[in-house]
Amino acid sequence: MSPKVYINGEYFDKKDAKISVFDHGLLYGDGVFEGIRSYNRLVFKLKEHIDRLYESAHGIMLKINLSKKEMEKAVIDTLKSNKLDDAYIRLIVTRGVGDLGLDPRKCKGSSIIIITDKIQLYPEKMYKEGLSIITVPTPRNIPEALNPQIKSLNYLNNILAKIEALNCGYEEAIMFTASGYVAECTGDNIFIIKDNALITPPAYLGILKGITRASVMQIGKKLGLDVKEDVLTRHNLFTADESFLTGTAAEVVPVVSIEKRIVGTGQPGKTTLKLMKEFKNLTKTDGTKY
Ligand code: PXG
Repeated sequence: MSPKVYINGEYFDKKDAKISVFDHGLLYGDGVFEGIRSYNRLVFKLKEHIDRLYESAHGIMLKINLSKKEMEKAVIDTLKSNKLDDAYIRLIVTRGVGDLGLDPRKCKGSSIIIITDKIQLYPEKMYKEGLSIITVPTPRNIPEALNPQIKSLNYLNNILAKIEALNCGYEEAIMFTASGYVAECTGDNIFIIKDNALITPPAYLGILKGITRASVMQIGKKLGLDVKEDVLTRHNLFTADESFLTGTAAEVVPVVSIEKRIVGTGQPGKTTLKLMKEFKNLTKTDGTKY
């Protein structure tokens, strides 16, 4: 069965799931989105993702013509109709169809799109051996211009950093703030472990406040780690005992080298492995059933 895509309350076959070329999501990247995941018919942190979606929308003064409850139901109904047990869910809200000018007042109402598909898992090797990554020169967007806490359809900042990494033969990039502090990766948050401390950059620096990040911070507290949001420099990265990335798609993935500088032992760290295991357990039990 070909997957059904939800667009503004109707379901379309993948090949017929189309939106107007006048939609400001396409013309200007004027919209917001979420990437969500389900595990064995449990949607992980659905409420948190929907809350972040509405917060992103509010941040760009975009009104969503569904209540949060209705949005939750639309996601669940789409998953049910596609009979997916493990899924990747892409929830998109655009400013909607307007004219060729920037003026959002010309848009007749937001477009809501829900795509559910099979999850593309990362290779097992990445988790067993850990990732080798690189830092890149393109800084994360400055929060005063476009706050990275808004998960907007403008992902060029991240894509440019990703291209820089790919050009050097690396799959993921560490981005810094314009002031030179560690921000995050192109599609994942970053953590370091130093002694008994679990440290990740604070959201006010201009990063996406990841939902996986929040879960891992909670797990870290339960494991007795000293969990901190703190400003990190290149030096902190290079002298960390362990490092890992978090994100909906990647979950928790160890980092073993940063531009060929070995992190810790050069193997996935022992605390990282513990956090990976605890996170996996959480995804099996914590979620909205469908
Ligand atoms: N930072 C950024 C910039 C992200 O886009 C995360 C951190 C992790 O947040 P969550 O809430 O997922 O823990 C993200 C989200 C992809 C892809 O295809 C990745 C994301 C979003 C969309 C697509 O790799 N990551």
